Amino acid sequence: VIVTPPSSELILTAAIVGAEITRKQTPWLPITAREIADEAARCRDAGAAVIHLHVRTADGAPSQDKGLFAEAIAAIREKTDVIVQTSTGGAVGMGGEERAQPLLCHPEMATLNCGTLNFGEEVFENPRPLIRDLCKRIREAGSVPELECYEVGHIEEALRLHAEGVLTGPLHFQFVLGVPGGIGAREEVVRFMMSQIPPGATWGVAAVGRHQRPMTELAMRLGGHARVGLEDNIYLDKGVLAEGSAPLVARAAAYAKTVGREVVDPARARQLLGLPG
Ligand code: KMH
Ligand code: ZN
Repeated sequence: VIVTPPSSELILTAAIVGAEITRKQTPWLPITAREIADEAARCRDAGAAVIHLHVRTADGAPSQDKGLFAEAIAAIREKTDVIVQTSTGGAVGMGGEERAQPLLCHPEMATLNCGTLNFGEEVFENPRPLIRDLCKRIREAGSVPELECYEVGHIEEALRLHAEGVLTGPLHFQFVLGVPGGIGAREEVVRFMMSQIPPGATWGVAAVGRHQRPMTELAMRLGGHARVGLEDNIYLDKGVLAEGSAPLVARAAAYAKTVGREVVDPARARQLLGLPG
């Protein structure tokens, strides 16, 4: 089923943890299950319908451990009704088995990274057999994939998987812009990427660092959805740390209103994204 959202409705995603940001960079990074759940609830209150979730070990290291995900998801569930979208990207250098672990928690959504790229000074490896394997596992877990595209060719890859029948159900693309080594964060890039996806597919923009605000605001003007949060950007303004992801969500929600977009709650987001729930 491919669902077309009425263009006024907007799904905000909060990427509240990530795998790269450290407590040294910002004291506002949530690490424990309780901190993650508190931040998820604050983001929900600010307008987020989806939480893009990574977890950390007690010392703050990125992890794809099933138990840590189960704990974080349970803590979130106790507090709020957000859609939980677990990462299958993990951190650069993790193997496929490790990256797939959160799927054992049967999350409502999970990311599917659609190609390999240079990721800063490292390489984020997503060879085609791994993409296929993770795609199948996402489906077997009963989760809906979000298609992370850091390059135009990654959209092609997703469409190929769809044509082959490996990728089934609703198509939801996330254009991830401005990763050093990936496609740039520019208006013409968003316009081109959105032109490449089939009618009825949904799409959103995530952009790193200083690009987060202008690119997500552009997406909101162009009818797309938007992701903000500390995973991609820790600053509210130049040199001013965001006190968690919720202030970034609140600012995006306020902007949405000014351009006639209606921020939806998780129940409506489930319908727009074609989630079973
Ligand atoms: N941490 C990045 C290497 C995802 O969550 O699916 C990959 C990432 C993508 O964050
Ligand atoms: Zn992520």
